Amino acid sequence: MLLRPTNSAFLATAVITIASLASRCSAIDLLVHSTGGNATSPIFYGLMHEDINNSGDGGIYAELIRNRAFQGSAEFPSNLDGWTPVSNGTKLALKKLATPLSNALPYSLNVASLGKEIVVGFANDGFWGMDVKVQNYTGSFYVRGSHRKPFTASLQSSLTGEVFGSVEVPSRLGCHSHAGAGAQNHADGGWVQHHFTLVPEKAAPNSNNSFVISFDAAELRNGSSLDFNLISLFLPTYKNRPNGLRIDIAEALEELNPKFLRLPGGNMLEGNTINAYWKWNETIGPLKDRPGMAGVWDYQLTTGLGLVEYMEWCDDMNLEPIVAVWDGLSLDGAYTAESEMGAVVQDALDEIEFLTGDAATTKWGAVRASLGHPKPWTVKYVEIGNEDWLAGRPTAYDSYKAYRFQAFLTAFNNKYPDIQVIASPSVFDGMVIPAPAAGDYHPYLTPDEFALNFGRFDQLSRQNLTLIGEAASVHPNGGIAWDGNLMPFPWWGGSVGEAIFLIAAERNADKIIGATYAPGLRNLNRWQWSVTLMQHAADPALTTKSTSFHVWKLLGNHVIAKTLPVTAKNGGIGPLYWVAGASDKGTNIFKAAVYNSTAPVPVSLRFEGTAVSKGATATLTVLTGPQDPYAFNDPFTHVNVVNETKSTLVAGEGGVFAFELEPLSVAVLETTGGSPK
Ligand SMILES: *[C@@H]1O[C@H](CO)[C@@H](O)[C@H](O)[C@H]1NC(C)=O
Ligand SMILES: *[C@@H]1O[C@H](CO)[C@@H](O)[C@H](O)[C@H]1NC(C)=O
Ligand SMILES: *[C@@H]1O[C@H](CO)[C@@H](O)[C@H](O)[C@H]1NC(C)=O
Ligand SMILES: *[C@@H]1O[C@H](CO)[C@@H](O)[C@H](O)[C@H]1NC(C)=O
Ligand SMILES: *[C@@H]1O[C@H](CO)[C@@H](O)[C@H](O)[C@H]1NC(C)=O
Ligand SMILES: *[C@@H]1O[C@H](CO)[C@@H](O)[C@H](O)[C@H]1NC(C)=O
Ligand SMILES: *[C@@H]1O[C@H](CO)[C@@H](O)[C@H](O)[C@H]1NC(C)=O
Ligand SMILES: *[C@@H]1O[C@H](CO)[C@@H](O)[C@H](O)[C@H]1NC(C)=O
Ligand SMILES: *[C@@H]1O[C@H](CO)[C@@H](O)[C@H](O)[C@H]1NC(C)=O
Ligand SMILES: CC(=O)N[C@H]1CO[C@H](CO)[C@@H](O)[C@@H]1O
Repeated sequence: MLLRPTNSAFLATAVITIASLASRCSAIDLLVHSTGGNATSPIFYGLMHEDINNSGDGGIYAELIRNRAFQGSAEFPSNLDGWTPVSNGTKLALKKLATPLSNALPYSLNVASLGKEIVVGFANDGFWGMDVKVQNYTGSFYVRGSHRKPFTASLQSSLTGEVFGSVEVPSRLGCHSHAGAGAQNHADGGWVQHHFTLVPEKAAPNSNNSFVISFDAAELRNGSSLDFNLISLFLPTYKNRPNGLRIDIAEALEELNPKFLRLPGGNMLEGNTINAYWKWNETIGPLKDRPGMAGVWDYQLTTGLGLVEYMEWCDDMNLEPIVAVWDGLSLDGAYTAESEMGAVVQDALDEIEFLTGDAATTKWGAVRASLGHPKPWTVKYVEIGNEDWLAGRPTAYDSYKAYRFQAFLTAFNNKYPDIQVIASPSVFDGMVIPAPAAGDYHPYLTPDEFALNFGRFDQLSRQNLTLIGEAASVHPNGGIAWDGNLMPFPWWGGSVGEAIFLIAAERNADKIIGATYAPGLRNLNRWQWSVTLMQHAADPALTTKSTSFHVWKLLGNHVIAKTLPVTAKNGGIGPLYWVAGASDKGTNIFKAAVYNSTAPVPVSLRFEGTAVSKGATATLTVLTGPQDPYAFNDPFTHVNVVNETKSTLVAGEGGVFAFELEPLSVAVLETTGGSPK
């Protein structure tokens, strides 16, 4: 499998040689100057989300029901996956009715009685299980047909049938005598929505649970049947948003102290074929009007987590949206001809008008207001496509450079001059990006490559503004890139490689818009891309923060507002990598990583200026890893291999903070107060 280096590159902590003892004697001497730095991007650390391997549906989107609306596409035809009858007397069938719930949802579930049993109904086993606790579950379903007795909604064990909680949902069907109800039923083709709240009486011992809707079969004995659609059950959501996010995952992401969200994703935006892209206008409005889309990761997407939900996520987590718009390229390499670009550009302008337009005076602003968001959002960053240097190269990329990108840049500069336009390639992908646009760089590398390219951003000028819209260590040193050698999870040595990369970027944070790990999430039951910041499953006990999570969290929680120049004596960059600066709270911050060292690295650190002299204090937080640099946080053992230690340092003579950093460690020092006079 992996070609791992057998040398001491990583495995150095055990042996202390004479040479390393010698190197211990001369601390690297760093002086951080008080002036001469640059203001950094205000949104440096952020998030990127894409519905890859059930990280949206079955992930951060708090819906528990899989295949809730039988959505399908040419690629993934509608089916009954996830659904089973609760009794032998129940017959389930997928039907395309003449009177569907909506144009967007043409298929539904038909439930008939085979006449043998008292109870009929159906179960859904969720995204490989469901978490059942004593909490409020919010449910709803549409049903069509004739049935007067109540429905029972329950959460049950899939293994033993034990019922943890159930609720009777009175039938609202056939209420023809009620004024108005009949007319409404008629307009809806007979479909009536039912809402309920389900609070289990006890928690389930594991996540092997199902959601069940059952009812008395008597009224179906004469051969009639009922049709169901959009059967939904939500966990309690982050900040109580209806149609919102799973709390444990959202709160973990919040711990990273993120400042932006790149949305709606990467490859997902492009779609597999030219007309199968992420159509923003089909991800908004009532769920019954969303057809879903063929995802690019082997499953159909509900798009329940749509454009508005992404913006609500930004609101609730205080994130700056970086909105990527479709630019006429699909993953099969097909792209839009120059003569057809007008409509593609207009669609993107409409999307931004939907988000930011005035409710009273713009067409799309009015649509937004009608969906409960009268107040316009602010959008400061728009990215044109995703990785246009990759799919269909070189021809498709040539079309981007020749006319596709420019068509957007011109249109946005005219209509939205305050928006920072970002090209999907970066200057490192062979594109000369026309001013005033920025680029987007996506390194998926080995930790050595991150370390060896430490100076990469130093060559940029402010005109080469770059977003790091995706980044991760994915291949071990010596592994063969893109040849199946992805690591199973982020690993400690790789995470330190990312720290070096982030430090390199933060040194240039006047030219870097921000940086984010990608992909963020992976459902352990269904995945392709293994190296993700977090892992999750139906069982929240499996929600796991990777080694990289701890690194990005530490660096992201000490926000440098202004970089400061550093003069080094007794050594330069490598094996110690560093950046220094000042926060907007008036503290000084020093971030460092040690990589490829055979011994601890002694550091002697001073901050210029009177505020940090003898007796001043600082908090030093150090992350160290396990003996095996390839070790990772395994969701099934619950062991966090990353050790975090925090200590208070007191500056000695001349304001020197003296400390030692272990091989393969990541550290942040932040001053806590001025010098006692
Ligand atoms: C259906 O009948 C079989 C045979 O009697 C029985 O083993 C099984 O449990 C029944 N299934 C359901 C869902 O009731
Ligand atoms: C369910 O929600 C209600 C209303 O918000 C609240 O009063 C109640 O405490 C919740 N129950 C549980 C178990 O969380
Ligand atoms: C079957 O019974 C239902 C409920 O009583 C009634 O509404 C329906 O018209 C009947 N259907 C037939 C085919 O008799
Ligand atoms: C329970 O669910 C877990 C997680 O999906 C699965 O690995 C396990 O096989 C299930 N157990 C049984 C007995 O089905
Ligand atoms: C959404 O917009 C696309 C592009 O303009 C268009 O092809 C599609 O028909 C629209 N969908 C709906 C439901 O209006
Ligand atoms: C780390 O050490 C190994 C072995 O000496 C070397 O091949 C590699 O290039 C070094 N990596 C860096 C980033 O210095
Ligand atoms: C960086 O920007 C400058 C000024 O716009 C430009 O001349 C140069 O080509 C850019 N660098 C790269 C690598 O594209
Ligand atoms: C600030 O920016 C200038 C101009 O790009 C650069 O020369 C200098 O090194 C930067 N200072 C720091 C501390 O990054
Ligand atoms: C973490 O570091 C502390 C301080 O060095 C040490 O006492 C502790 O044993 C370490 N824990 C682990 C799990 O390595
Ligand atoms: C990424 C995706 O959906 N592709 C994979 C997701 O995981 C399942 C199960 O491992 C794979 O079959 C898919 O190919």
